[in-house]
Amino acid sequence: MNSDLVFLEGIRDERGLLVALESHKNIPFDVKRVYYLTDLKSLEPRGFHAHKNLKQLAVCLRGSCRFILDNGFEKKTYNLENPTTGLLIGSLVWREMDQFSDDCLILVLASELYDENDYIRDYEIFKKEVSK
Ligand code: T46
Repeated sequence: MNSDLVFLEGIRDERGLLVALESHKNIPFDVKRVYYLTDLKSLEPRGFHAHKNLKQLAVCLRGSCRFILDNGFEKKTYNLENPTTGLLIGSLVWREMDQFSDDCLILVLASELYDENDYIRDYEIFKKEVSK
C-alpha cells in the first residue's frame, strides 16, 4: 500500500510540544493546500472516495479517529490519536473515516489544490481504475 503511518518528530520542552511539517523533509510532496476537520460526529462517517492524483498527510491534532484505507487489494485500519503520528495517504486509495471522538481535530496537508475532478466517489469505478 502506498500509504502508511509516519512519526513526526516534535520538540517538547516545559512549555509544551511543537511539531514542524516541512515539504520534502517530513512530508514527501510540496504542500499546496491545508484544511482541517472539526465538529465531527462519531456516527457520521466521512470519506467514501479515492483521489486520482492527490497525496495527503493527515494528523489527528486532538482527540482520536479511525481511517480505513483500501487500495483495491488490501484494506488497513489506522487509529490516529497522537499529534506526532501522521498518516500518509497516496493516490488511488479509497478512504473512510469514522469513530471520531467529540474533541477530534484533524489537520490535512495536500499535494494539490482542491479539484472535484480528482475524486472517484464510486467504489466500482475505483476498483476498475486500480485493476488497470
Ligand atoms: C480526505 C479527508 C480526510 C472543498 O471545498 N475544499 C477542500 O479542500 C476539501 C477537502 C473539500 N471541499 C468541499 C467539498 C465538499 O463539498 O467540502 C465538502 C466536504 O468535502 P469531502 O466530502 O471531500 O470531505 P471528506 O471529509 O469526506 O474528505 C476530505 C477530503 O476530501 C479527503 O481527501 O482524505 O477529508
